[in-house]
Amino acid sequence: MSDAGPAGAPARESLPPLPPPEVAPPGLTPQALALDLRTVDDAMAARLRELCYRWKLLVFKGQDLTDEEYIAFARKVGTPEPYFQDHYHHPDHPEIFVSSNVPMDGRKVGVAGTGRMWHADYSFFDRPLAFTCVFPKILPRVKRETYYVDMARVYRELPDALKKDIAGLTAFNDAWDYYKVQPWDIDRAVRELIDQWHREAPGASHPLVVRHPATGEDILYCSSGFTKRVEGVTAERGEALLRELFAFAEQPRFKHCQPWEEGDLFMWDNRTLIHHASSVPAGEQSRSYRISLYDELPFRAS
Ligand code: 7UC
Ligand code: FE
Repeated sequence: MSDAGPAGAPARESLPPLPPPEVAPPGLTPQALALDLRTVDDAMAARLRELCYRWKLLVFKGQDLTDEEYIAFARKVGTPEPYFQDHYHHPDHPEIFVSSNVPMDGRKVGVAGTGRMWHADYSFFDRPLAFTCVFPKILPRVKRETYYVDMARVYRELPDALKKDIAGLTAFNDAWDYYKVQPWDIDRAVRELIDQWHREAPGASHPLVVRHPATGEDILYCSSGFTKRVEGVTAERGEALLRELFAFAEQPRFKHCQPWEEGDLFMWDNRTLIHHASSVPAGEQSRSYRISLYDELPFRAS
């Protein structure tokens, strides 16, 4: 007998099987899962983590969760990390990062226009996040989507000469360029804003090739949004390398476009995927709730 959850949720057996560990995962293959996230227990959460490491992007369909239920699900899967800048927080739930251009009870809540560059969340900190969950709450009437690139696949397909060029190198990541100016910044010098940002988020060095602690895959670890310079080479050499890496990674054949539908909740492996938000056309409303998670693994195996 299968154990159907509340609201006729499909049985847990409806989860797709994991590929055998010796089979290289096929890359970014979004899995649409009809699973009521209110029913997720510890064993199911462990399976979801494993699925997400292997398949990179999970799309949970038909979710109708309260904020509390969303947070409860997130806590089963990992350890929510409140965003380092409080003005992104949901007023009642600091673990929810609000991307929104729609006021709540007449007040500005969260930040509009987030994530419109290729990046991995928190890659400008020493410990980038393991998973990102996004739950759209208000969908624009026109198309809204997120773009992804599987950087493990990119690394696999990187020309050997370029692989050799970047072996052993590290790069510095910083997100200052994407600070969204807030109402309270009026009359403050840009210098002051920059200094404050760097006190809170000084930036981080990571190897250009990172080994995933769960799958053992090697990942090209950089993004045109946040990776600023290669260390240990001349500035000219570093700029040339980054230009080549970004041009290679951002080829259309690597880009997966994930549309948003009512009731979707997305969860992805933030070590392996870089992502990019689509822009909201003028006059359209959009609000989504992100919860960022750590797992129990180190950021990288090597
Ligand atoms: O406003 C944004 O686009 C947020 C970005 C600078 N950071 C997201 C993150 O978690 O790395
Ligand atoms: Fe992001």
